[in-house]
Amino acid sequence: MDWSLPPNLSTQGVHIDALFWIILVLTGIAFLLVESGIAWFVFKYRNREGGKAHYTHGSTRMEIIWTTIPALVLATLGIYSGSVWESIKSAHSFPEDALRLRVTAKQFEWNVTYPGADGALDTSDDFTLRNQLHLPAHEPVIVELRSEDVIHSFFIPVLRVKQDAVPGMTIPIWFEATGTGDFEIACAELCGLGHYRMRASVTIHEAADFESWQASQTTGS
Ligand SMILES: [Cu+2]
Repeated sequence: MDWSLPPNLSTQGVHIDALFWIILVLTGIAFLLVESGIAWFVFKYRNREGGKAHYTHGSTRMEIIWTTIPALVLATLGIYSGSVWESIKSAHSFPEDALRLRVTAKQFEWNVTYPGADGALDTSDDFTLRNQLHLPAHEPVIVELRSEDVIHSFFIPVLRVKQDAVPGMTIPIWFEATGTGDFEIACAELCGLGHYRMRASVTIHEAADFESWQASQTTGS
C-alpha cells in the first residue's frame, strides 16, 4: 500500500503539499509530546502504597509559554494558508486567457462541455461528452462547476483540485497541469446510491494534441 500523496501535476500543488506536510509534522510533534507526557505522568504518579497527593497551583510561566508558542504557530499557518487560498480561490487570481470548460455533475455522471474551435462556451460549436475530461497541459484551465440535482464534489487528486458542485450555483475553479497522462475524477461527496460509480476519465494532453483532439471531436473525423 502506498501511503504517500499522489504525484502532483498542478502548479498550485506545491503550496498545497507544503502546507499539508508542515501541518502534519507540527501536529505530529505536538501529538508525540502530549502523548509521551501523558504516558510519563500515568507512570510517575501511579497509585503507590502510602503515596500522598499534594496541591499545586500550576506554573504561570509554563502556561504563558505553552499558550504563546501554539498561538504563534497557528497565526503563522493561518497567514500562510490564507495567502495560498488567495492565490487559488480569490476572484483576481483567475487567469485571463484560460481555456474555459463547463462541468455539470448529476447523479451519477460528469458531463463536460467544451467550447469548440471558437474557444467560447454557449456557442453553436460547443460539444458535451459524458465522463470524459480532456485538458491541455501547461495552460491555465477554468472549469465552471454546476450540478443538476444534489451536491457533488469534483475531485482530481493529481491536480490537487477538490470543489463541491452545488445545485443552483456556477462555481469556477482554475488550475494549470504541469504534465500529461490519464487519471480519474472521483465524486468526493456521498451523493446517492450510485455515488461509488460516479467517476470519469481525465486525459491531460500536450497543448497541441489537445487542439487536434478538440478539432477531431467537432469535425467528427
Ligand atoms: Cu456525486
